[in-house]
Amino acid sequence: MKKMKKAFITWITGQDWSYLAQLLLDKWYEVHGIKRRASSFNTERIDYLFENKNFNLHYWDLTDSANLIKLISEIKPDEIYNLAAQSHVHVSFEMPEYTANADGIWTLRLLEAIRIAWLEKTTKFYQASTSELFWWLEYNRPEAWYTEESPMHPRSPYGCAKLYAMWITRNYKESYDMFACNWILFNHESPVRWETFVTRKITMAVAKISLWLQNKLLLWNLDAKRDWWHAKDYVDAMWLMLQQEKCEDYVISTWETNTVRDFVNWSFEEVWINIEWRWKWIEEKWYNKKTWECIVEVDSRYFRPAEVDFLLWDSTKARKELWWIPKYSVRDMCKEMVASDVEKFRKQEILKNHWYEILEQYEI
Ligand code: NAP
Ligand code: G4F
Repeated sequence: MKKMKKAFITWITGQDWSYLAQLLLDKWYEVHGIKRRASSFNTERIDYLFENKNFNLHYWDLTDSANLIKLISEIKPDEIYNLAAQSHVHVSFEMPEYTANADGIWTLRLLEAIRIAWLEKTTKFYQASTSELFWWLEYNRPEAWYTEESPMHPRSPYGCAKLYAMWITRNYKESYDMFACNWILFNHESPVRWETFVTRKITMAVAKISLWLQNKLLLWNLDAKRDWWHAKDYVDAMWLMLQQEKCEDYVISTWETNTVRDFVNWSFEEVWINIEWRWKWIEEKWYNKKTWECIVEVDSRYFRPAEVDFLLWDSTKARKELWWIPKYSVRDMCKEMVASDVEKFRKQEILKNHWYEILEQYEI
């Protein structure tokens, strides 16, 4: 009988994990995920997986080496997907030291644990790297595509920490002949994206505004451009990358870039709210064309001291070598995210009203 493969994925509560875990379980893997202890429940994305006997949960924090070595030595995984990180760029300016530890040094701890467990020749290692490593210095090239040859110039403590993680992964590959690769990821989103990233913040606010549950959406840089796409397409590519004979770094992207402003427009279109933007003094404000209420405003609290304002990648290498084809367009993704949030808040409201009716009925 064919031996079941073991996959070890760092963290289980994040966006990508929920999709990757399902993909690996469907491919008949024994899946091991980690979670740090929290005093409130945060596993709603993956609660349905607990019934699957091939799914195993371990407690552990990224900063805890001893427990990591114990787990890797005991499990002896065939594939390790290192997805855990303090992944919020804005937050990294407020918590730079923690970010360096969790996103940079943490990768070194994991690579060392593989060596200490004598698994460097058998375990394949995947590092979630990021497009936040790149920035065009010459401002006259803002519309140019990035390629694998583009200059690396991180613009945040998050980017700096991930740069270290990328190079230490390359160093372990070269020094110890390990299968250790970097996947340079562009912004990928979904209905289970955390609420503080811009796309989900927008779709949640638009859903609530359409249901009269929120008045206004507050944002900062509306002109930032991102190469967004669906997280489901991404995890297919992650798995493919570790199945290759040759260990290579790859970039995956949509070949399309859009502004935050575009994403706001598309989202309102999904709920049939027509908007118009106007300048008021030096501030830009967006109005609902039916009620003339202001529904989008710029708020300096979301300002970043330095910003990657443009992202677009040429992913020819990955498409040729991995034969990977995305299934979603950015508009499909936006549609799915808005529909999912409208559905979520509508259900919550129905439930709330239902409880009010019961309480009134029994005069509680
Ligand atoms: P995410 O939703 O923010 O999830 C990050 C996870 O890491 C969270 O579940 C978090 O756990 C966990 N974590 C953070 N600090 C930890 C610690 N000290 N100990 C244990 N767990 C800890 O991330 P994502 O969007 O799915 O991204 C996955 C990976 O790809 C990340 O490495 C990210 O940097 C990288 N990436 C993402 C994108 C993107 O657009 N999504 C693009 C480029 C690169 P809690 O739930 O307990 O906080
Ligand atoms: O959604 P964001 O916070 O994502 P960001 O900074 O691009 O980072 C994400 O993608 C990276 C890959 O490129 C990952 F490495 C990283 O882990 C993360 O997943 O912001 C997108 C853009 C930025 O330019 C930001 O300044 O939207 C702009 N923005 C404007 N208003 C806002 C807001 N971002 C957030 N989070 N909140 C706002 O109110």
